[in-house]
Amino acid sequence: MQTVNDAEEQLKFDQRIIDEQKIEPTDWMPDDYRKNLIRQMSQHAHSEVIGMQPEGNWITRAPTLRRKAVLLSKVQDEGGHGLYLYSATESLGITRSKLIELLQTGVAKYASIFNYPTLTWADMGAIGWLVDGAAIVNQISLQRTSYGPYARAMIRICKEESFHQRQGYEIMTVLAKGSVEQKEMAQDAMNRNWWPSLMMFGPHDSDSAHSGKSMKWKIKRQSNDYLRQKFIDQTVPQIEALGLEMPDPELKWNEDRGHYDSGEINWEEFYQVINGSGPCNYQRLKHHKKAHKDGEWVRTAVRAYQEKQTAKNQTNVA
Ligand code: FAQ
Repeated sequence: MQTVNDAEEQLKFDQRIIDEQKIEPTDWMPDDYRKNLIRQMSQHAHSEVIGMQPEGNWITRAPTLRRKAVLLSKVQDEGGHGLYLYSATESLGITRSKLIELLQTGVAKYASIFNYPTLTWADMGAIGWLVDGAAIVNQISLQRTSYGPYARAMIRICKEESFHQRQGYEIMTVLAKGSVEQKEMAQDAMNRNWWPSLMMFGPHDSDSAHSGKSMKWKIKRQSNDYLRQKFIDQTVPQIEALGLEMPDPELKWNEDRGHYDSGEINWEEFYQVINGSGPCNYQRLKHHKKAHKDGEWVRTAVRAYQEKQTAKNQTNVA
């Protein structure tokens, strides 16, 4: 039941959202706002961490030392993004171990794109270019999200994603201008990653369960379809510059709309993947569970160190 105090706090909260002021961890916030943020931010963190796996598979097989160093650094960056986002989510009053439990039991989702396999080196180009490219379009918008710690994490993350996008495009450029086999490999990787990249923006606005509230609270600043269109419009000229065939025959400039038209996403596939039945869902979670278990000794050591430091500080105070 809402008390008089809650009603007053609600009014103040609503006004702060209207005034574009950030909501900070110690501020009063409606329960649904908190829950919705925990849901979206934790799924974002999980996506960054699970997203290390498809590219991590290629670190040992990168074609040159330079490519290996760049890929290693990119994959580490994604892990770092996950850590900022977990910390920002914890500021809402939920523990990291609970968030991991929700991921590992299949309650919390992560971006569907990471449930597809990376079959050739060209996937490293296509992921950097298309997946990081799609992530940036979404995350630039989230830099203005209403929750302070999330908005600030996004500013730093976007800078790094921008480098990731460029290194992916550079891999694609080299392959597309290389031998016939290399060009075919680039085309195939783009074709396979195109539709899953469009799926990253979520269902159509009319089918998006959370958009109404998230837009009202300015957690989301632009809709799923708006951002997807923006990504398509900026990416088609890049495909032309690479000299590759369009991955969707319906991609055509529409003079009246001032945007590219495109074919329809296979939504049946999207729902299958987000509900756990994509090509690599089982493998991704299995690997996460093993890595988490293998890292238990690190968490135990950190806890022991923290306890020792606390005891030492208490002795010093006494
Ligand atoms: N995959 O009502 P909506 C990256 C779920 S970071 C899986 O529209 P919302 C960096 C959605 O969670 C990529 N699930 O939901 C990188 C909800 O399910 P729920 C991650 C999806 O939240 C690059 C249900 O469908 N980025 O790539 C997907 O308003 C390379 C209904 O959907 C973010 O997370 C999907 N594609 O809008 C790392 C950005 N789409 O929770 C490594 C932040 C929808 O009720 C390598 N997130 N669902 O069980 C967002 O902007 C939003 O959460 C959306 C979805 C736009 C993803």
